[in-house]
Amino acid sequence: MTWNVARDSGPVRREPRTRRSERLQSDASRRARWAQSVAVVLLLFGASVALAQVPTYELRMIKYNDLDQNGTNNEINTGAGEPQSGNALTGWEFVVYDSNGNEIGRNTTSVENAGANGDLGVRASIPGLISGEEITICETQQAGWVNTEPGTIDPTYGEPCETATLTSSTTVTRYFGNYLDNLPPTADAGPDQTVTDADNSGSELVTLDGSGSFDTDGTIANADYVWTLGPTQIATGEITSFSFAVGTNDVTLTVTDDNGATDTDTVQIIVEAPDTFELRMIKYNDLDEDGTNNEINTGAGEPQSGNALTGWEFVVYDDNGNEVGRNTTSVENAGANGDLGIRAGIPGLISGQDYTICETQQAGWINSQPGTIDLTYGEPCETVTLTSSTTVTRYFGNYQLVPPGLGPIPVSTLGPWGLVLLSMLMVIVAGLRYARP
Ligand SMILES: [Ca+2]
Ligand SMILES: [Ca+2]
Ligand SMILES: [Ca+2]
Ligand SMILES: [Ca+2]
Repeated sequence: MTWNVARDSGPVRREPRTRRSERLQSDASRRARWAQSVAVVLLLFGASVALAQVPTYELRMIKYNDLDQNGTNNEINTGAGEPQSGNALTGWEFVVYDSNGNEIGRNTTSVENAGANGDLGVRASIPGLISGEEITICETQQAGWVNTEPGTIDPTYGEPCETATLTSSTTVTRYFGNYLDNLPPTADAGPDQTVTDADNSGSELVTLDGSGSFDTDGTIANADYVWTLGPTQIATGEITSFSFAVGTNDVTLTVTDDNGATDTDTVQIIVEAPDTFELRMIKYNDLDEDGTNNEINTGAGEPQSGNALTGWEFVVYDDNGNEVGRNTTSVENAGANGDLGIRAGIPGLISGQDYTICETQQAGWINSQPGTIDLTYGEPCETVTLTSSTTVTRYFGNYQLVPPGLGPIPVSTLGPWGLVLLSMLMVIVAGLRYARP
């Protein structure tokens, strides 16, 4: 054993320090490279295994304008290098659901690969879907379009849907066809209106404005604006007019577009009667001939004054000279507080107009209020404008033509022959006075 000891304990041939260091580094480097290689191989293997086990699929939804409405995309013939067909529709959204009804993707048709060989160019793609599961693809319908492919509405999703099970190809394409339907027009009969029958004629002309009506995908001819009042057609035209009776008028506008679709709207036209005024003409016996009714003092509960004259006629004219009423003074409200009790009333006159009131003169009487004769009507007249009060009162005063030496004679009761006799008597009395020395 000693030789072993001797050998082990003998002088050792020591390797140079630098060479040993290089050798150790080289060994570590080799081990690292080997480990890297193993890792890369394992990664590649693992990835290829994963790819082989979980392939992914891309869904492509093609949306076409089914011009001939046959549920087939026979209109589209875009090929490589050809211009894009106008029958491929962009801007249509598709939603994809898994077999549990969970949304797993959505996209909108757009130009993805225009002009590529065998590709319609316009599509919605949803990539990354996995194999083996049945999925449902639904288009989101747009107003005014009718679906022809698949041509049915899925009861679960309320849209045209198709199902696909992704197993055989990495790109699965489905076609959805629609054609553009006519959109109905929208009628707008304008805002409700309230007008006043300004001239109190019982009706008023009102403009009907249907210009707010429209048809998104077509036109409405002027003659296809039809206005009815109840069952009666009263006018046609986008903007027109009709003379509505005082009261509430429920009007219906029906518009028809260039495809025969219709819509209706209603508008309420209320015609109000104008504010009306009553004219009251008071006729007094102007005993002191001063043009003022200072003789009359009837008040509440007092007896009727003897100075208020009944039986005098008044005629009222509008500002065009047309007679609008006439009446004769009588006891209408004797003894009422502040009311003279004797008057001629003309009600139902309207605001804003001038009216001329004329008394019909009676023989044997001199008018003292207004005290002038109107040149147009040849009578004592006053003009009023009805704006401020519902009852407008005017006074007309007269005094009696009295022969000297005789008391007041009720001329109005004499009659024509009585007046002639009275006149002759006045002449005789005057002649006798003149003849006496
Ligand atoms: Ca077709
Ligand atoms: Ca239309
Ligand atoms: Ca009127
Ligand atoms: Ca007087």
